[in-house]
Amino acid sequence: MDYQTQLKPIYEAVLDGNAPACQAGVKAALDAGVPAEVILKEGLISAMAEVGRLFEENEYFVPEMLVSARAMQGGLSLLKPLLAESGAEPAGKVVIGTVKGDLHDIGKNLVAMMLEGAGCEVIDMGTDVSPDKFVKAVVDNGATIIGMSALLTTTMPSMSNTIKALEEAGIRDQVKVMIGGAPVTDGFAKQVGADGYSPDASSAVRLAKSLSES
Ligand code: B12
Repeated sequence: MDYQTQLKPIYEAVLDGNAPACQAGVKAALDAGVPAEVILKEGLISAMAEVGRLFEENEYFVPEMLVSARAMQGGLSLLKPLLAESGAEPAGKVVIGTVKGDLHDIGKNLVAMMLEGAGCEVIDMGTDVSPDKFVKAVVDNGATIIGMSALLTTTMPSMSNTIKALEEAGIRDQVKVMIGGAPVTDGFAKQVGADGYSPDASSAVRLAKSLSES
């Protein structure tokens, strides 16, 4: 089915940074029967990818990115209860956060949301999380999985530093490490000794499940 009539206003509201219009668009699309996953991928995420492209081309600057992010988050809040009820099997206790120096949290929030939906207990550490804070959270909560997000090439090394900190604390073998974020790759995950990488939130749930079982 072609949902373009419903998706276009959402896409445009994110590009315009118009949070009320984004929420109204998401609500209208849901009412029209567009599946939440389609609104997420083809409305919100594809608009945010375009925002990134416009930023690269110097057509958008940080303030525009910020209002677009707020608009997207407004729309996401309406999708949250629907995305979270995926009904998959539980996959452990996850400490998740965006690494030190990095403030991007939309992708991390989505992953946290989907993991919760899959029955995981999620401890969300927020953004700018130092290796020591990750280690403390794992110990304090007895987490079985740690999920790290990085959106900047300059903050990716913090993933490796966190893995080293887990080793130094003597708990590396007690917890599986999964990483993600736009610049992160499978090759990078192998290079830093993470247990897994996934490119999006739904595959992150599958990854968490397979890591819990391994
Ligand atoms: C929105 C945005 C911002 C917002 C963030 C608001 C917020 N609350 O998050 C603001 C305006 C604050 C911002 C600031 C900056 N940003 Co910015 N930002 C973006 C933008 C446009 C979108 C990111 C986003 O939310 N995408 C949508 C989500 C859904 O996708 P995602 O994050 O990739 O997440 C998915 C997957 O990666 C994966 N995933 C994510 N995390 C995890 C974790 C795990 C464990 C797993 C398994 C999977 C997983 O699943 C998610 C869901 O599917 C990107 C462009 C882009 N194309 O990525 C630039 C971008 C990331 N930003 C960039 C830059 C340069 C900056 C600034 C340095 C700009 C500046 N000069 O100040 C600052 C840095 C601030 C800081 N210290 O962090 C560059 C990074 C370049 C680089 N190679 O390092 C990008 C790529 C833009 C560009 N094309 O140049 N930014």
